[in-house]
Amino acid sequence: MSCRTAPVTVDMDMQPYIVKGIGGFYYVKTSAGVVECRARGVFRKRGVTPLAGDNVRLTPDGAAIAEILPRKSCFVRPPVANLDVLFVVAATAQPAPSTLILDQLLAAALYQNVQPVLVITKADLAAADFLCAAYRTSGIPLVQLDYAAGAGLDELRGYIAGHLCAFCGNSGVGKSTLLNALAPELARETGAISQKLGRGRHTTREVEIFEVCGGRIADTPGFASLDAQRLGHIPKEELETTFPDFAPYRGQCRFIGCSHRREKGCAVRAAVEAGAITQSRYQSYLAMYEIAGQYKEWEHAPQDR
Ligand SMILES: Nc1nc2c(ncn2[C@@H]2O[C@H](COP(=O)(O)OP(=O)(O)OP(=O)(O)O)[C@@H](O)[C@H]2O)c(=O)[nH]1
Ligand SMILES: [Mg+2]
Ligand SMILES: [Zn+2]
Repeated sequence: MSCRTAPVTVDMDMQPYIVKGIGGFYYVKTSAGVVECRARGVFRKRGVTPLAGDNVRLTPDGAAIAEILPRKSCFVRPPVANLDVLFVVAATAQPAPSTLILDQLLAAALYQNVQPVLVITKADLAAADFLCAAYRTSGIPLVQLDYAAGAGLDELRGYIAGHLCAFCGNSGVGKSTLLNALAPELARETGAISQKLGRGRHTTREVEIFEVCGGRIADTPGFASLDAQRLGHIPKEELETTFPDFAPYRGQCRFIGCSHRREKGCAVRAAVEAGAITQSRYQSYLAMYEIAGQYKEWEHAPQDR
């Protein structure tokens, strides 16, 4: 999958967009600067929540959001619209990574045609080998950061330029620290890991979009655990399309509609046994397939819209 490369226009005719929403107020970036406004009641009636990243039209007095322009993507977790790139941030330790959660986030991005990039932090605390090995066959770009050596930052800047991007991941993995490394002038607040619980303290409280590195990047609040339902449902039949590592084997299984679990003559399972797809990725697929199968029809509707 390649990134779209349309340049971000920041001229007098710029399209106003929401940089942040707090307690019913929205902060909309316009060519005249950031304005604070409300959303018209009609959105609540329709069950639509304006999101950071939404392109909007304001009422003539500039006091309210009159219209939300069509979205090309929309996430509930993290709540951002119109993303081009989702940086899934994982620490080698503190907090310990869960490949299942990472795979769920990566799949949620791919399902909406958003380019996922896996970003590894804290390689100074524990070896990143385990994560690098798990994603060796994934087909998903992986960037390992090393602040002391300055490694990885230029690669991230390359993804940010001309795009709307967001950091997501557990609380404490270092999303705000990374934003500060990319743009020190932002001076984002960061928080120490709780030694007792071994996890972050939810230092970042709201999604906020910043214009840096020639693009736009959203810092988002981390989560402690991930409720898969909040990621948006991927029907089990479509799950394989969100695993780029399965793509070379599509159509090669003995049975049409093979779910790649127990069927005989499964090309995906053969690839796992041959080491061409990692066990870690395959185990995530199986777990996500089970989770997808537990959904009821009425739960399929996107939530919090
Ligand atoms: N050793 C080490 N510590 C890091 C690294 N990156 C971040 N940290 C530390 O990890 C802690 C949490 O960092 P934050 O940037 O606040 O994490 P966050 O992901 O923004 O967390 P939330 O806002 O709670 O979601 C801070 O004490 C950082 O200094 C790293 O690469 N190495
Ligand atoms: Mg933060
Ligand atoms: Zn199969």
